[in-house]
Amino acid sequence: MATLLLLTQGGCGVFRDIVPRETDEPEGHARIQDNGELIIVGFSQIGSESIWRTANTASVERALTKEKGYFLISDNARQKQENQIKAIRSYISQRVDYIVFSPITEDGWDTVLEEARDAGIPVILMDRMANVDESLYATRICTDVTKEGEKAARWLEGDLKEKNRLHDDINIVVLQGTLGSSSELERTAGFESIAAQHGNWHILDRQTGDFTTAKGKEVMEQFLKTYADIDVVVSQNDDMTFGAIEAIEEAGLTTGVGGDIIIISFDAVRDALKLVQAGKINVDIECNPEQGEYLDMVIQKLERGEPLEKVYMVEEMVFTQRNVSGYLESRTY
Ligand code: GZL
Repeated sequence: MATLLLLTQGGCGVFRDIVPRETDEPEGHARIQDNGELIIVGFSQIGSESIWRTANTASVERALTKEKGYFLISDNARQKQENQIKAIRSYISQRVDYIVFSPITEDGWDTVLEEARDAGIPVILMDRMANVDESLYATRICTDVTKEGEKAARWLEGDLKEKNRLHDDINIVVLQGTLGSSSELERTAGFESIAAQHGNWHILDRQTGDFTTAKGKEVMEQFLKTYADIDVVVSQNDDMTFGAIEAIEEAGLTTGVGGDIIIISFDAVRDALKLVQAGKINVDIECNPEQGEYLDMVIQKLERGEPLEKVYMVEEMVFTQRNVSGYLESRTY
């Protein structure tokens, strides 16, 4: 039996009443019927740790509107897996039509996704990956994060070659994202799969800055105290990069094009692209948060019973001083 969920005033995603309604849908999904009933989507978002995350949430809210036939319930897990699991369980008990979530880390999702399957509610992964049997989710919308890591290493190869430093000893430190997240695991693996081909590249240290500016600055301060000669910082998101640059400048050093320390960053949010344009960040590997329209597309396909790909990857670029100006104006986040 499908349900029509009433969202009363008060907390986001807090439901007071469930009003059963007649439907001929055997699997119990809400449908956009001729009486205009809505598709109920329960969305568990990791948090608001970064500009990227906020943009990702906004893209979902722009895509899943009432005008387009959706009733979106969002929950901010504040970077805690247990909050995501709680939200998913609440969506199951309220018999939403679809569950969408970005898994904060890869492990720990089997049980709750089995509960969603047993309740007949399709699950869509967005952004990050969950380490579960692929039968437990309908599809995944994401970026190619491993490729992002590889792009960073390929750019560094090219940059060093241009400076005739390809055979110099290069000391690298890595600001990792949330440990165990697919974003961190795959960026690390992508970069290091190529770094391993260069015996003269020395990864001195890797520490997590948890994708935040404050922690990124704190870790960079430690790196600067520990290592006398850092040539490259690989920072797995722009928010940590902002903190790292602050720490480097407070230590009396410079970053970027012609600077003391090369900065390789990820996400390519507007404020970071401005630093690319100013030459303070050498390269920014885009990770595209605009995934809401893909979500709308896959839900519509599911509504029509059409087959889905197992993964949908959004397009992304690499920004340096050479191409960034043409994209700054259009960057909305
Ligand atoms: C990447 C995404 C990461 C971003 C960070 O797919 O999961 O999480 O790179 C965000 O900015 O916090």
